[in-house]
Amino acid sequence: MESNLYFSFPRFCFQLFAWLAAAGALMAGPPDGGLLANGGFERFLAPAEWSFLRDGPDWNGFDVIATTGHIEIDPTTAAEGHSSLKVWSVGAATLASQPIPYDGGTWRLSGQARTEALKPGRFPEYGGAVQLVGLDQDGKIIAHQDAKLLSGTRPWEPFACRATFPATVKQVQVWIRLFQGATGAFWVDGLTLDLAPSPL
Ligand SMILES: [Ca+2]
Repeated sequence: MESNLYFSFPRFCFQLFAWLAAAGALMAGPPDGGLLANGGFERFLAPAEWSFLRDGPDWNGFDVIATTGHIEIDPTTAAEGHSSLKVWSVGAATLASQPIPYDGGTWRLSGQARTEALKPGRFPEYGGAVQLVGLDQDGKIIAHQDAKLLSGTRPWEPFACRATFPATVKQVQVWIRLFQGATGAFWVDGLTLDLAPSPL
């Protein structure tokens, strides 16, 4: 009996470890947003995940921030979960994800958006956008792609885009922005960024 107890103890430890690891994986669930942290906006906007752009015009010379632009978590409407991101009033306002390392390949960004009386300002036709922005290793913007351009009044609708960046791009951000001078509001939710599967 003593020898059985002696030899079973390591096995017990191993099984306990395996069970805890499996339970931990189950509790963690699927990644929230894929490569993007808090893409569902179920948590407050932590600087380690999302930050407000505070200076500099964009590649078109448009402002990315104004004192009249607002961005916040909205617990009153959601395309998934319990809350979404609301961007409203008079632009500009821009929220950017933390830069995500890019090593080639095609990425897919998907999500849902809703608009309410969203009218363009300086940018023609559209008041807001979700964009993929490619940066070099020093953080300089060298490429971008519009994932979704927004205007008018629309219910929650899904969108998706694929993007491939030049080799000089070493990191990618997701930007959510109300363009300079635009009025109205829009909401974004359920953003997921992943490496796109290869075409068949
Ligand atoms: Ca959500």
